[in-house]
Amino acid sequence: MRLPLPIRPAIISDSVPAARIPMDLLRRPAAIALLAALLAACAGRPRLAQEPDFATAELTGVGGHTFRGTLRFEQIGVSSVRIRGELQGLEPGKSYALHIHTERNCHPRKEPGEDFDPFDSGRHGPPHTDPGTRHAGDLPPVTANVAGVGNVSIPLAQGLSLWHDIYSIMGRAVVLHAGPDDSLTSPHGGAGGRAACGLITAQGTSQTPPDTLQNLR
Ligand SMILES: [Cu+2]
Ligand SMILES: [Zn+2]
Repeated sequence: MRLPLPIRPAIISDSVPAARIPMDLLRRPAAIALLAALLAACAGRPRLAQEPDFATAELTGVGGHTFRGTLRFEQIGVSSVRIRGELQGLEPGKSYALHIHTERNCHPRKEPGEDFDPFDSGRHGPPHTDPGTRHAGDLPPVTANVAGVGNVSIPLAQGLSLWHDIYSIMGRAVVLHAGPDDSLTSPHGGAGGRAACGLITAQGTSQTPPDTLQNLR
């Protein structure tokens, strides 16, 4: 059974009522192009019907770590997403930096890559601050409970998107670093190399939400 979709902001403008558009105007290609541009401007950005609203990332350990887990992403507005999930096999009580990286791969290597920075801030920073002043990919750290499980619940991560725009995290790597995040030091908050990594993969649109996302709500 599919649960009702959450309330979400109106993304696609319908502020130009069809009744006010003369039908003969719609037969002229130039008029149609102008109307399309107007609608796109009203909406703030053009929205493509096939753009995903849901995504997942399956994280697996790298560099000898055996961490694993799944993160689920949901678009909840223009350039903001909700992130939920769980990571297992962590050291009980330990905190780990969690970042979205620019790279679209999880190849094991020495360097951890770069935190996703669509605003070109060039700075690592605390995740509760304006995403324009830091890497938008700087997420709150994950702290393991006594069972070594780290729960991830980020209701609003701003400056990130599942859609095809400059904030897009689709296909990029989610990285759990080996150490804690000082939320200050560039490039990775002094968190060391990669301990787990997974690629963000599209799972469905608002019209066809994946059943696997039911437990988000
Ligand atoms: Cu990082
Ligand atoms: Zn960063």
